[in-house]
Amino acid sequence: MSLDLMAAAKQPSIFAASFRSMNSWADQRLSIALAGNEPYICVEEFSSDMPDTGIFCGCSSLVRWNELSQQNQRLPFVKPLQRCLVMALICVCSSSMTRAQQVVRVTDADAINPAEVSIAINPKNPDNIVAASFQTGRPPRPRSASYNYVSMDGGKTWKSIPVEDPKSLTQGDDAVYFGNDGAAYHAHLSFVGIRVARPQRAESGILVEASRDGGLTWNESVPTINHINSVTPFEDKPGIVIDNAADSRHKGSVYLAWTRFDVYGVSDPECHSQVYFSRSIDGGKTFSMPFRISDTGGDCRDSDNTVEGAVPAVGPKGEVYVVWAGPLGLIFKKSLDGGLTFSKDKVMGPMPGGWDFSVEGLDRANGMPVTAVDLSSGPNKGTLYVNWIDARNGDPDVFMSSSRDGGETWSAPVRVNDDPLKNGKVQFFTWMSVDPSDGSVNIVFYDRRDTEGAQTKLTLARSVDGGHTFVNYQISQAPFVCDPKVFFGDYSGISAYDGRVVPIFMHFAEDRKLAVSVALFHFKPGTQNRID
Ligand SMILES: [Ca+2]
Ligand SMILES: [Ca+2]
Ligand SMILES: [Ca+2]
Repeated sequence: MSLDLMAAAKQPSIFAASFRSMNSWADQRLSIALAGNEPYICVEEFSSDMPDTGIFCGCSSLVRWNELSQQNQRLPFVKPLQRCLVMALICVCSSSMTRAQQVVRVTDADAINPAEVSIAINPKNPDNIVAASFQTGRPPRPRSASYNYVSMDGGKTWKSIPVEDPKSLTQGDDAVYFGNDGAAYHAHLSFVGIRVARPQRAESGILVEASRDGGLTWNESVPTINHINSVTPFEDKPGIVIDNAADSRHKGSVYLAWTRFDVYGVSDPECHSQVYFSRSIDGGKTFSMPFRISDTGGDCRDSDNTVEGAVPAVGPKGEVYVVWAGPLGLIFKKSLDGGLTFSKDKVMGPMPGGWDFSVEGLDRANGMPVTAVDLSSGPNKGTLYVNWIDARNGDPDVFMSSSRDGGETWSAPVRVNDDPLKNGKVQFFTWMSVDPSDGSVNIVFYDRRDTEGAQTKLTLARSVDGGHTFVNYQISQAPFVCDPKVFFGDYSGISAYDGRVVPIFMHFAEDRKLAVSVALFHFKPGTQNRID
């Protein structure tokens, strides 16, 4: 198949442009391709005087058939034998990409500026989904406060559940994850008094709650770390994973990694950021003493030269991997003893432009990395994936690099967004979930490929070939304009299980207020075929 056709298959607009009008007509053959439940018609035209070029009329849903069949179009440079396959591929790809999926509002109508979202599908019962975000100033809670959202019907309806906050502190940076036993875990910040000279109250910690009823009730918060009467150091932005690997000696362990700032947000060159790590081996009842895993730290400015974005991941034998971004680029760490000791810092690759970049209409934006491992029994089992955004092509693009030898060597970065290269368009806030059932790699990101100014859309990109190629699906959230006066948070979220793929995202909605929604994709496992 020619490159033009591959591009055409991924881009319906280019596909249309690659047709040209035709002068002679001869034999005609009709074929029908099914995309989901929707029939598409392909028409082949055979011309006796041009046997080698192959001639096609077109491909359209039945509804648009009359319109298209009058256009007398032809697809050049294709051998007759390949034609039907090419047409079917184009039909399926282009219709599946643009077909609407259900988008469901997660937050209640009285939610106030919810942002920073995380989501997890229960592997014991995939109809049970838990999500989290903060909301800001929703009575009776004056500060930013964490909320859980629970669905028991595959994401069609949601219930909001406030996270306990007995000391009335500030919460946020929420992250949720399910263990294979059906226990849900929620990590978040809990602090008061940062950026205040002499705060009346000071505290800085990272707390974890667990739920054993699918997220409806949660146990009392357990500190992974907590500083009482102090905000130095400041503990920030936890990533969490549960060891769900069937062959792991450390099965069920809960791992957290995060950034410790000596002092948050200062430019003092003596002030450092480092990545810290802790684990629980008793289902989140207690956590081990945290220790530093970064050999080389960063500054405390909360920008490119700060070490941030540590999200742990677990391999099939219980290997623990952590990747973060900092002044040296993407840094890789590995533990083969359940998170007791780690390998030395290894630079995975550069991050041109750094993880911190500005985006019109946003207070701040980033391309921090997300790490995940294929725990399926498929052909890519054990493959380690890292997903991030950087500006190596001039404008921010989404990338994915994979390792098939436990992080010793890495593939060249694959560009995940498939809009034209160097078009000046911005992508931001990427998150990734590798489906533990079919090994598919699913990535969500905010996408301005075909918008102007601060107007924003969202894209889901999915790979079913071990991260070699991605198909981009437009998320059916109405485009919205970002407002720099409203904090849009720092990340999006996604969870995938057995073909269900659920991106979660904040967006501006009615009265330009923030809300959180999910998109409910359902694929035939291991394929790009939509069954939602
Ligand atoms: Ca944050
Ligand atoms: Ca930067
Ligand atoms: Ca771009």
